[in-house]
Amino acid sequence: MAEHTIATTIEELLGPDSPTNWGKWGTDDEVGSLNYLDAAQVLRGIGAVRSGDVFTLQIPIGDPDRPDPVWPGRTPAVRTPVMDEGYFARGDEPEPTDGHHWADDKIEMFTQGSTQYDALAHYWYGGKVWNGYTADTTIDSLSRASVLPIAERGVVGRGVLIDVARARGKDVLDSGEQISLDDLLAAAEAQGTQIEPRDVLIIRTGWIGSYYRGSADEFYRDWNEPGLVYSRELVEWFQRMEIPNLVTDTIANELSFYPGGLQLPLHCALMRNLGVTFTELCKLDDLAAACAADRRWTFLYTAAPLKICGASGAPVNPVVIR
Ligand code: UVW
Repeated sequence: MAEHTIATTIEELLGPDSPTNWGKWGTDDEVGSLNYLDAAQVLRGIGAVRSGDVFTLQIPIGDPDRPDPVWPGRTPAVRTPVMDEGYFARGDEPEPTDGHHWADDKIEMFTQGSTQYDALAHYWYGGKVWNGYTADTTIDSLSRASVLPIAERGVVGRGVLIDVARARGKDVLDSGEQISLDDLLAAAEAQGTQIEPRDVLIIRTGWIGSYYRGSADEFYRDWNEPGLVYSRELVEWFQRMEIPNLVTDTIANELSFYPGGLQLPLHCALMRNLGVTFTELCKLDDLAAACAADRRWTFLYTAAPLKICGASGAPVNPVVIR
């Protein structure tokens, strides 16, 4: 942690020569490292399917038993019924002559308020977003690198789950618990799993699962999400391994806060600089239990966020097929 005990800005932490993939896929690219997921990678993912078991990774939206977990400052989704049998029973809606009734809802939510893909231009520093687009392209609507191109493309490849919580003999990592590159590789080795180039990398901390077991107050107390911690080696590893997509069961995919006031530097080093797409807030406990049961940690990963024009992120329900 020596590097970030002193740095107080992202620029200072990452340095002037932080690895980038800007320009690698052309000056107008908006999907970054998803370019690695070509047809060969789709077939490699399909080749990892053995049993046909299906897992959906989205947390529920609008769970009546507890508010959706969100980054502090965001508010949970609110679903409002705008038509149902009650409207007819109260006489608030005239009876159609053909006898049909119906139900309709609307929903108000943060586009990053559930399981979601971040747009590549969701987070930046130094006045530039992914691929060098200027930060003013984010004003009112993301005119470059919004979530839409990711949604149009879809994400299909071989997924690999690294269960760091299980490797540490825990149900859930502690608030602020760190995962270094060495920790990640050690957990993979303990599982007997080889992370291969271009794998969709899925890391389990147990964090979101714990939200549904305990109380919301407990969850937000001393809140500092556990996760990957910045190091130059980690960023170089992501670049060398051509990782297209990082998926976790935390709200923001990395350790939240650093000494010195830094927040989410991997959003900058991986998403902004390398174009690694982030899938956040995934429910991984059932998938991890199945993987542990037959010691098979690779599978087909598929996902497509909603096509929301100009948005900084969009909800998604990734589907894994083992
Ligand atoms: C923040 O931007 C704070 O988090 P996320 O990437 O989860 O949207």
